[in-house]
Amino acid sequence: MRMAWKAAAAGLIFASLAAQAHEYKAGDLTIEHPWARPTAGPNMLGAAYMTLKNGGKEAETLESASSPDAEMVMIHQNIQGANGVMEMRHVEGGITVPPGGTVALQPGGYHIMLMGLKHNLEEGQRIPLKLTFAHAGNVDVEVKVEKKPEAASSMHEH
Ligand SMILES: [Cu+2]
Repeated sequence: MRMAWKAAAAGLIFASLAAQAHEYKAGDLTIEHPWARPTAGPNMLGAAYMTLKNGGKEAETLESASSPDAEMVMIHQNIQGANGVMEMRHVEGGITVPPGGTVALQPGGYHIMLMGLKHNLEEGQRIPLKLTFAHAGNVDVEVKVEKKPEAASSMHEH
């Protein structure tokens, strides 16, 4: 009984943390709301999204990412190919955020591809992700797994 009560209490603490603003700062860089959609089935592929804000005077570049929960992590972009079909491409050189600029990683555009996931992503989970920037270096974030409507991704844009 005592163990069960403790587990319930830990769950409450987790829930209250999850409700807080979800952003990370590294120097002049702000990483807003890293998230991913739940996954299902055998292909073990996921995509993480977030907004990168550069409050500094120099360009910043997201060069790479990694996660203990995925065998391989790559920066991808969805591009409409010559035949009109959306294609995913590896982004050579990473994603550069100009000084004072904002770049959104969102469905249909830039994303961080999680390949060889070690488990499916379930709503409410948080997945560790290490982002490597040209200036800020490594920044550890947690990717929140949630079902998010398409329109919500533009809410942060001003
Ligand atoms: Cu991709």
